[in-house]
Amino acid sequence: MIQNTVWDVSIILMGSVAAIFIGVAAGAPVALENYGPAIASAYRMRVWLFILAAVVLVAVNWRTLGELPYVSASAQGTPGIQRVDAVGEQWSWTISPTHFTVGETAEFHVTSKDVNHDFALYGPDMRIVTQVQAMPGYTNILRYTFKKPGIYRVLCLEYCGIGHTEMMSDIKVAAAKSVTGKTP
Ligand SMILES: [Cu+2]
Repeated sequence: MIQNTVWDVSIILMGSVAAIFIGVAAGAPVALENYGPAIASAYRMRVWLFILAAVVLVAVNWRTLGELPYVSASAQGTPGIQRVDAVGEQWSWTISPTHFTVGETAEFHVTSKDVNHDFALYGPDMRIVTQVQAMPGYTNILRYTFKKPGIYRVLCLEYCGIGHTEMMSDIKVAAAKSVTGKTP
């Protein structure tokens, strides 16, 4: 797929730029003895601040990137995850299936028949919970685990013509069945 090629090329180019930058920075001598002790210690502290910032950056990305709701084509077909086809067109959504239970994870395969739309899922309180672009000729994969029972609503968030505001579709989410049979 072209996205994977673009990704590989980008990583190689970014890595090359970073390597050149590091090489130049490492080869540039800093004559600390030309400065007073205050400047010299500030310079050393700057090195530690850079290392700290790098560690924080890597740690935060490591912790949070896995929570992105967007799934690559290679990660599809996980057991226990319900595939849902969602197709936008001027001016309606075709979504199947539309009935779920709290705790169930839906994997929306989102695309468009005509122009760009935006698949936006709103919870029962009409707050947006997740969204992804609906693009002609391409399928975006978005996962969401339903947390509350009620009626979820799909709206379009990409202006797509005169009937844009009519693009509404409902998803029904039932309360989770109690495993023990007792009411919680
Ligand atoms: Cu629209």
